[in-house]
Amino acid sequence: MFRPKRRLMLAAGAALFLASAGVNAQAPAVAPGLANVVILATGGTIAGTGASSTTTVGYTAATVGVQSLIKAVPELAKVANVTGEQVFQIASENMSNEHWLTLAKRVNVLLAQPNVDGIVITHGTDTLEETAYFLDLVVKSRKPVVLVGAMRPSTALSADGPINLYNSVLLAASPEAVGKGVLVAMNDQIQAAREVTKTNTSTLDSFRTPELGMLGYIQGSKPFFYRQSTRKHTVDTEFDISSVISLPMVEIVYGYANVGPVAVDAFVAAGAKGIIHAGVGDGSLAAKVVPALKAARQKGAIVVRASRVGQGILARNGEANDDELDFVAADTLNPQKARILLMLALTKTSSTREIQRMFYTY
Ligand code: DAS
Repeated sequence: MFRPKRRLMLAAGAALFLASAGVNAQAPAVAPGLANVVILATGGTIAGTGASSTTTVGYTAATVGVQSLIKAVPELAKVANVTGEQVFQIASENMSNEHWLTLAKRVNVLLAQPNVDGIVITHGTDTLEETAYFLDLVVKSRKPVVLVGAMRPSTALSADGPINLYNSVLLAASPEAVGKGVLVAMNDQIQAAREVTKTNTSTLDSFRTPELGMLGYIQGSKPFFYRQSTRKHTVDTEFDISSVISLPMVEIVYGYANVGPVAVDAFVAAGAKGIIHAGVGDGSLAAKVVPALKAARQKGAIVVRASRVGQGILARNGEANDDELDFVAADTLNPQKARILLMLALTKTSSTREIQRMFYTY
């Protein structure tokens, strides 16, 4: 992005400024001409260890530190000037709203620095798609942010972490990734944060965008983009979490044969400001659940109709009269991502009309 000499001066100047400001800015060892990429490590299988090289399930996630992850892939130095920060060390099933706010604020501080050209976030695969979408909505930079995980622990035969990390760093260092929104790089594929989802409990090809399609490939140390998301993201969103200290409570209820109202009632009693209904089919509402959802709405909670199916458009006024019920339709977001958008929407408005606009925009 900048000419090497200017980059060198910028890097030195920025590091000096930030050091004097007491900001934790590890000035990267700068190789002229290479982009500066910061790896923010949060844990997960990519940092996991197993009892033996054939242990691919039943291992311990979040044990290997970021510097060890970087040292294990010396080839990183050929594609970027890399520095690392250990933001958390957790299995991602334990990721929380508070973790997301801390991570997003750190990303925005780093990307505002002229000596940072891109960020890679190493993350557990279980909630990787959620963190990616949250960041897609709140990162305020066009610089690349790439999330990466692994389906096998670092100690396994043919562990996928090292090549996934290498691909993610080269993607975060590439001009092609600028302005594309938050990306996920796994299994030599480039996915968009909004649509990617984990589709298999253990295989290397688990991260997919089943119908709308991945954005491209990484091959021979180069990224190849073939499409990009049509939905707004990063600098084009209306969400700003810089002064947000907590996110509204939004919970998900699951639809299935013989479902009853207990879960909805319990979440509302616990103070939920939003309910995502992961319904069967096109978001159908079982007759036994409708009164509880209506009561939730009357108490001020926002109800979003999503689908457990995983693909397709959740049609407004399709399986339920959303206009009459004053509910919101999730469009193509899966329930866990609809929860994220509703949480952020509730930091801006409680108008269902405005929230429905947001579900058609992001
Ligand atoms: N428990 C899983 C997680 O941290 C391990 C992994 O797949 O990364 O998401």
